[in-house]
Amino acid sequence: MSRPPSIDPNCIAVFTGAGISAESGLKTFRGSDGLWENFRIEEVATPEGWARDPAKVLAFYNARRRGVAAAQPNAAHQAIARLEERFRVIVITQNIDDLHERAGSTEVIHLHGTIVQARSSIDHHYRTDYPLDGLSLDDRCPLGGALRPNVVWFGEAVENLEIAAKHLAMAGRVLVIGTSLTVFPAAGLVSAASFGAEKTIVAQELDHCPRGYRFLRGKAGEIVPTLVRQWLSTRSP
Ligand code: BJW
Repeated sequence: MSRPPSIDPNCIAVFTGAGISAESGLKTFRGSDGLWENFRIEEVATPEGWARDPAKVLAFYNARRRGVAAAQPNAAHQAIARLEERFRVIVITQNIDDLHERAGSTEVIHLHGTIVQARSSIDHHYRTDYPLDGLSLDDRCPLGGALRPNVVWFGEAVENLEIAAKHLAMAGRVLVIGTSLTVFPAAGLVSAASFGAEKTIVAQELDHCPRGYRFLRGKAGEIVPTLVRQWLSTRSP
């Protein structure tokens, strides 16, 4: 019989959503002035929307690509990167921006893809840089398929789920930041964390706090650096 994996007190899994990048100037999705207040999900974030009006979808993501390029990592991204001075840190993010990588985190797993890459709409394996001046309908892969953002739309398979669940299960500490936990299967990952792990969630608003987590309400850029300072200066759990 296989034994459940034991937890590693020197490993921290950080699971992030749009809220961590809000203080870098990138909009979240839900809530007042969120992206979904101003754009219809089915028009810009589904394969059906892409099939119906690819120009509209590209306009939406070209603007997001420019926004990400102009944004800088904030105090929360930087604090998470600093944790690597003492811990193994696995960042599992639903975000399509590259602010964790630019802050210096070295192990970053993207569940919903990344806007810094484009991919072919007919050859899933063909990936290339997403140009800063945007994609046009004339941009094609070598097989002739239109290029689209390398992101996961509703109805498409989420990436890296198994490996993300494995890391969450073995981490001694799990820190969830800035996600409404409403989009599945990613949101379900919080329950992959071990019963024995120290589990914390930081968000401005949260409808439902998952079992076993302590909820710290507030801005990631204020709460996360304080938490990180504590963890860097105290013994492992
Ligand atoms: C702050 C803050 C500050 C603000 N400091 N905090 C059950 C099981 C499985 C699937 C489903 C299911 N039920 C329904 C589904 C289907 C669907 C789904 O979940 N729908 C729900 C809406 C109900 N899921 C899917 O379709 C997924 N695929 C799938 O299921 O595939 C099946 C399949 C299998 C095999 C083959 C084929 C198919 C795919 C989901 C893709 C989601 N994509 C998006 C867009 C990505 C590209 C882009 O960016 O445009 O991902 S949607 C959007 O939501 C984006 C995000 O990653 C995701 C989550 O949002 P997030 O990060 O939580 O943001 P918000 O705005 O919701 O919350 C922000 C939080 O931050 C709030 O709490 C704020 O308070 C807080 N905050 N400022 C700290 N400064």
